[in-house]
This record gives sequence, structure tokens and C-alpha cells, in this order.
Amino acid sequence: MTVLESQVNVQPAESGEFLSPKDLADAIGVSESSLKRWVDDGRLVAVRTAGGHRRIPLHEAVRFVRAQRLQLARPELLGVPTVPAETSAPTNEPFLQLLLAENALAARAWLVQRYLGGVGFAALSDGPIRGAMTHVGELWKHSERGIMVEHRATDIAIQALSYLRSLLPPVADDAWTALGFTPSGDPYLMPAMMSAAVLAEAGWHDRNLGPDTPLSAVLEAVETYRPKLVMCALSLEEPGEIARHELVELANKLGERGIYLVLGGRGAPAIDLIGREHVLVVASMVELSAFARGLGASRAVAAQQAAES
Ligand code: B12
Repeated sequence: MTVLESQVNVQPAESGEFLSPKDLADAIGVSESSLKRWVDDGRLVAVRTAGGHRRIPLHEAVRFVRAQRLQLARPELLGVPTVPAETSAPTNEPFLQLLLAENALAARAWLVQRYLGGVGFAALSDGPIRGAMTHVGELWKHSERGIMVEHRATDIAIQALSYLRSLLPPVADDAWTALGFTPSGDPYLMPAMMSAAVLAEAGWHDRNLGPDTPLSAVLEAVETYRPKLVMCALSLEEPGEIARHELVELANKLGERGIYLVLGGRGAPAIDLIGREHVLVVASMVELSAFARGLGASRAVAAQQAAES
């Protein structure tokens, strides 16, 4: 089941970031007047052009389609890559096959289709993406080409993740901030990218410092962004000595200020911080998402109680 480039439908929406009511109505398969009614009753947020025309931001159209669990009649009119129905079988395999076929556009389209269908960023990360990368990570044991294929697949997966990230709705100005990084000596990109996007999906501002980040830069970022949550991704089972020491020092400093430190990845259990207050070791993006949403909800409750008192 290979998907040819020619099978991937992509028709750029008018401006690429905004849709006309007609395009969105046709994409959904409803009349333009129905769509304008949804805008008028506030279920769908539109903006006005200088000429007074309604336009719907792409991320808002995506949010609305997901929230209403709509089956799109013509998904290509959204201007996002989509793949033919038969490739969206509910298994992890298609994404892996698209990575191995180096079909970047179809890999992106496959993720977008599942996202439009209601699967969240965290679940896609823990499911098809992790599954595919685990398979890819074993190839070097079985073939000379294994490392080359791994590098190509990683690049294509990162492209697809970045694209999906660009479809997430903006977060509220007063939302809390989460800082993400990978420690000294750890070259891995994807887990920190994923955890940042998962926090954005949960309504937080995210600041990702990426791979091989020394403690000094993390502390600088804590001063700059005042995060309520700091996430560290450890992809190697045996993190280096520098990383271990820096993380203990970081946990001490964050603990003094009541800032949470979330550790994830196959190296997280090796860091001697388990059981510390304000330190969490989690095994998946879904767990991280649940924790972040819980913190966000507790903030809303505290704000309401403060308002009522
Ligand atoms: C791509 C890759 C590389 C690339 C990274 C490129 C880049 N810039 O990102 C490069 C080429 C650098 C690399 C190098 C090496 N690699 Co490598 N690599 C991989 C590979 C294939 C994918 C990694 C990835 O991004 N996975 C996707 C992420 C999302 O999956 P994940 O790590 O499972 O994370 C999930 C959960 O653990 C959790 N999670 C993880 N982190 C976090 C963080 C937070 C905050 C949260 C909430 C959750 C969370 O959520 C994720 C989604 O479910 C893995 C295979 C694999 N199974 O992942 C091997 C793998 C990690 N590498 C491995 C090895 C051995 C190496 C090398 C030592 C090989 C060598 N001999 O040189 C070097 C080490 C480099 C170093 N400096 O130390 C082994 C690790 C074995 C071990 N037990 O530690 C693996 C498992 C492959 C294998 N099966 O042997 N690698």
C-alpha cells in the first residue's frame, strides 16, 4: 500500500492561512449560509479583511472541524495535505511505511488526517510516531542501510510533526508557560519538540530549547520566561554524568520556587530525583498532557475562588 505523490491532494486555500466561508462550507459539505450562521452565533471565529470580507483562520477551521467531529466532504479545500481514505486504516503501520518510502508529503498528510479526525497530538506521539521510530531504531541491527534509513525517517517525521504543530490553535495571552529541553550530551530533537507541542495543545505557552542544552542556558530561560513547568527529555538509557549533576542542581533551584520539573524518556528513571516534591517522571506524552491540563484546571479553580472570596 504505497501512496504515490500524485495521490496526495493539496489545493492551497486562498491565502494559505485563511479560508473564505465558501471554501470552508464546501470543505465541510454545507451551505455558505449555514457556515455564516455558525460565525454569527459565535461557534466559529472569523476575522474581517480590510474590505469587510469574512475569513476563517486555518487553525480555527481545524479546531472547529475537530470540536464538531465533522467528516469533511472535500478535505483538500482546507489547504492541508490529505491522503486517500484507504491509507487511514487505524493501525500504526501506514505512518512507518510512509517514512520508509521517504514520502514526506503523505506522512504529513496521514498525521493531519488523524488529527482532523479527532486524535490528539499526545496520542499521535505515543502511538503511530513512537511506534514507527521504535521500528526504525532497530534497522541498524539488521542491515547496512539501517543508519541511513533511520536518519532519513527521523528527518521526515520531524517535518511532519512541525507541520502538525503549525495547525494548533494559538493559546490565551495570559496562559502559563512551559519550558522544554534535552540535557547536556543528549542530541535528540523529537521528544522535546513533542512535549512542547503537547503543552501548546493543552493551552500553555511553550518554549523549547532543544537538544544538548547546558544548565546555564536552562537557568537563563527560567529567568526569562518564568515557567510554571519545566520538561526534560532524556533519550539515552544511561544519561551522562554532567546531565545527571545538572538535573539535580536544576531540581533544587526549581523546587525552591515551586516550579515543577517533569522528566521523560528512557533515561528519566536513571536520574536520582524520584520521590522529590515538584519532580515527576512520566512515560508518555498523554501523561504529560493530563498533568498539564490538571495544573491548568487547578489554576482556573483558584482564580474562581479568589474572585468569589
Ligand atoms: C533518531 C535516533 C538517533 C539520532 C537522533 C537524531 C535527532 N537529532 O533527534 C542520532 C543519530 C543522533 C542517534 C544517535 C545514537 N543513538 Co539513537 N536513536 C534514534 C531513534 C531511531 C529515534 C529517537 C526518537 O526521536 N524517537 C521518537 C521518540 C518520540 O520516541 P521515544 O524516545 O520512545 O519517546 C516516547 C516516550 O519515551 C516518551 N518520552 C520521551 N521523552 C520524553 C520527554 C518528556 C518530557 C515526556 C513527557 C515524555 C517523553 O514519549 C515519547 C512518545 O511516546 C531511537 C529509536 C527509538 N526507539 O526511539 C534510537 C535509540 C534511542 N538510539 C540508540 C543508540 C544506541 C544511539 C547511539 C549510541 C548509536 C551509536 N552507536 O552511535 C547514538 C548515541 C548518540 C549520543 N550522542 O549519545 C538506542 C538507545 C539504546 C539505549 N538503551 O539507550 C535506540 C533506542 C535505538 C536502538 N534500538 O538501539 N540516535
